[in-house]
Amino acid sequence: MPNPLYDRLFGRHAGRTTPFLHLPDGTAVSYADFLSDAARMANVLVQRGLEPGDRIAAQVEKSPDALALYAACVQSGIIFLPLNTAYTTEELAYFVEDSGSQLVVCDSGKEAQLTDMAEALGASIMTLDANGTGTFAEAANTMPSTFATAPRETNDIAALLYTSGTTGRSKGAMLTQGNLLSNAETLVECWRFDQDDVLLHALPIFHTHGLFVATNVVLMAGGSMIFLPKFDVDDIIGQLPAATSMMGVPTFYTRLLDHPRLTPDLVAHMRLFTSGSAPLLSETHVRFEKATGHRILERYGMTETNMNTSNPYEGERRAGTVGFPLPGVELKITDPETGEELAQGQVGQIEVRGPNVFAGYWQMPEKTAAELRDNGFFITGDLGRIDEDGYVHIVGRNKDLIISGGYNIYPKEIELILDEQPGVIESAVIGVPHADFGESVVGLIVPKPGETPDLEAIKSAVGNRLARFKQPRKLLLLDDLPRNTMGKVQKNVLRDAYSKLFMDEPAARQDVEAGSK
Ligand code: MCA
Ligand code: AMP
Repeated sequence: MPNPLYDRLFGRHAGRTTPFLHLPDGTAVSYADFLSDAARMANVLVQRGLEPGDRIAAQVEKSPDALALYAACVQSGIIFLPLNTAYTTEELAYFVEDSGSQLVVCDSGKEAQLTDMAEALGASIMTLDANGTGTFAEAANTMPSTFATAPRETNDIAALLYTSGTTGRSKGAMLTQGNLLSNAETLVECWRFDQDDVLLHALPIFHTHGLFVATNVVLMAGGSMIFLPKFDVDDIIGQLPAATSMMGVPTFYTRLLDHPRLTPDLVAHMRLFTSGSAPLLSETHVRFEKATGHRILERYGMTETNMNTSNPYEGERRAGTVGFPLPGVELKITDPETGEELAQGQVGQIEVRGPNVFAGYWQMPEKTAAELRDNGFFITGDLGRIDEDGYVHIVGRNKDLIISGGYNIYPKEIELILDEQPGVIESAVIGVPHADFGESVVGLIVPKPGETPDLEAIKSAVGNRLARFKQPRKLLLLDDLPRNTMGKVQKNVLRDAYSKLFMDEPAARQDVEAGSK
């Protein structure tokens, strides 16, 4: 019985003894060993009573085993819900509850803090550590290395990826086997991946970019990956000579550009550098070409849609654009008010339709209906235009969203917490330019009359509840927030006012500071 995603990405590599993952210690994991590990894990899942269509939530450090857990879910038909390792227990509780996950897999170090939450929500908990230990790994070690692949169809859900919303409530994007397969097939073709490719993989594997774009493309092509636990610029420089390609967020490229060992010789053999998840400044594109001779290939995607557009492999990779719609993907620019398609060259909202577009938000039919039209077009919330040569330009966002180092941060989620703090009437959270992360988070707080909120206390209250990357890097007090005649906070005015806040400081690692009123 078929399981299209498993068969195409994993099953066809059965018995291959060539490397799939090259690890930093110089060892490698072959395709055959990886598939055996995945099958053992699939046996554990089934033995625990999980069935096709059930959900598991995984908050685990990046490792070959963490990736094998994804393969195990695909093979057993269980819906995989990967979670950012930076999420707090409070953030995790929402995902486990909303998804109805029956099993939480986490690192041993987090077990104590997550057990009560998981049990209260009716989920069991197992551990999987990056070094191959933990209760899940131990259970897998006792299992057979083969598994009867669960039959699935292309419109069955393979993964649930949570994406925050403008209301502050995250939504689980249901990605089907067909969504993932079609995008992987298209990208292999467009970016010319084959089994000789060695992809330098330093992205996290709990998001679309690292999991579906990078990993699925390599699996579909039958190539291999240099699988690094995280982005460390010295490690990247050290590994580049062994790679043929790298996928990254813009921060990867700005950090590489600051490295003295980035030279044309170091990367002369490289075939492809791609960038996405956040806007790549034209300046970075140009500087990278000057420093290396390579033109970065920028592409555009979303959690809900996988990849939508790409600059060409052959042909001009135009700086400041995200290229053309991928084969099979329709993209149009519409009037945000009427939904009517706009003439070429005009700026409007970007809508996309194709086999890559998700099946809707998990148990949120109203939100699905608001963003996914009956005719199949998904309203991305990005603003763009198509130039006279057909290149798509992203010019802004029709959604209140900050992208910091490739991570999406929804201001509403932070404002809700700031507004609850003692002495605070209201707040506005904005993203301002930041040399390292592209944008960084600033929280503007309006105190109650006669009160002076304790910014250090607020900082730690936020710190207990939100992942570090979402926490404002600066908190400032303001007398009031600028509003338009409708009473809406004018975030553009605030963004302009604070646009230079981080520009005169060294990149990254700025701490929260109390501003002056
Ligand atoms: C880490 N920190 C961050 C971020 N990452 N703060 C804001 N934004 C971030 N992205 C925090 C750390 O907790 C640390 O806090 C401090 O910032 C500095 O850490 P540093 O060591 O410099 O960070 P890092 O570990 O080197 O990480 C930076 C990074 C990483 C390499 C850019 O964030 C990363 O790998 N980003 C990729 C995200 C990604 O894959 N996005 C794809 C989403 P402290 O102050 O405590 O030291 S998928 C997507 O968007 C769509 C579908 C698409 O199109 O791809
Ligand atoms: P997410 O759904 O969290 O993965 O984030 C998707 C969002 O990232 C998109 O809606 C865009 O706003 C942004 N994005 C992704 N790729 C690019 C890009 N190449 N240029 C500009 N924005 C991008």
